[in-house]
Amino acid sequence: LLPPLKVAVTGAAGQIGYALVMRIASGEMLGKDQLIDLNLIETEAGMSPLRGVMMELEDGAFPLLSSVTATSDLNKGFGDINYAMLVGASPRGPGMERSDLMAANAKIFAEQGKALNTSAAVNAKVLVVGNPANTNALVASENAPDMWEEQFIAMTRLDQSRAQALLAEKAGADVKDVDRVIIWGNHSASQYPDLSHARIGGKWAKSIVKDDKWIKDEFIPRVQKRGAEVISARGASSAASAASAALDTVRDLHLGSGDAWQSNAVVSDGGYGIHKGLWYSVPTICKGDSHFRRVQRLPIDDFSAKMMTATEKELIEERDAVRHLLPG
Ligand code: NAX
Repeated sequence: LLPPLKVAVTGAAGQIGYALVMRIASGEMLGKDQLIDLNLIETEAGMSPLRGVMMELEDGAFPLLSSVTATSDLNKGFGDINYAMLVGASPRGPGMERSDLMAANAKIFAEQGKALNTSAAVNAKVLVVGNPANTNALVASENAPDMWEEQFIAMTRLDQSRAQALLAEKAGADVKDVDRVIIWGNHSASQYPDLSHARIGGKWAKSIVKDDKWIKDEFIPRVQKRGAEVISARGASSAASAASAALDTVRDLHLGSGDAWQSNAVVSDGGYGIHKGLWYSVPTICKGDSHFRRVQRLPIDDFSAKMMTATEKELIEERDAVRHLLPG
């Protein structure tokens, strides 16, 4: 067995956290030969349900779990961690405007960025799940001046998985045969799920589906609004699928997923003409060295360019709304 890696999960007693920590403990994320130290971080109010989660982790008798720590102290929770999964965020309260929510969360992620900067292992990787995920990642990174911006990723993998599943269903194919589906931009309804490069069994998906109207009028809006569709059916937001996507993201970073394209919201390097410094979802390749490489210079048609600019615009507005929390 490999010596323990330290993983921190914030919001560990919430819906996503509950589903996520069990699967991390089982070895599905970092490999079946990897010991794990789990640091679970919650608010003071979350400490009581978190005690229950701790008990269930004990009761799972997971052979790979070498320790579990529960804390609301960020420096303790992030101490020497290799991976941080930032799931906890402030929920939208009654009468709260989107801008209020943005400000409340920016404050949380500014504090977490500072604590990661002080306490995390030098090569730590941080996955932001809590919404607004892209802008939270930007705020956390800007508050962690000693860390590389590439150490912070915001999650758009759930959107990618939703898009893959929908395309597979339309084509009557297996989801495992669908690849190169891209999510561009923000993890919000402005995202652009793009099938221009998608393949099914190695063949160009558009030559199989041959239905541009379905792509524009059904596929794109359905992926963009899938979160709302789940809420209206379940009475609660996506949790198990979100946990699965978070696990997939970190597993691919850590163990690699070959040449497959995985959408991740990462700092823009100016590629595709996207404003530098925004956390913008692009296709990446994860070779398993805990880094990602951006898939560069794909041809972009006019429709895609328009969609990519619209979601970029929303990210610029979000960044401007939290400017007061950006030190630079
Ligand atoms: P829950 O409300 O069930 O759980 C959130 C947990 O976080 C609570 O236990 C709360 O006590 C804790 N928390 C709040 N502030 C905290 C802080 N400052 N430090 C530590 N813990 C804190 O929400 P859940 O359904 O688990 O969703 C969590 C977040 O994921 C939300 O922001 C949600 O919008 C976001 N999502 C992001 C997705 C993505 O694809 N990027 C998809 C799913 C999900 O909607």
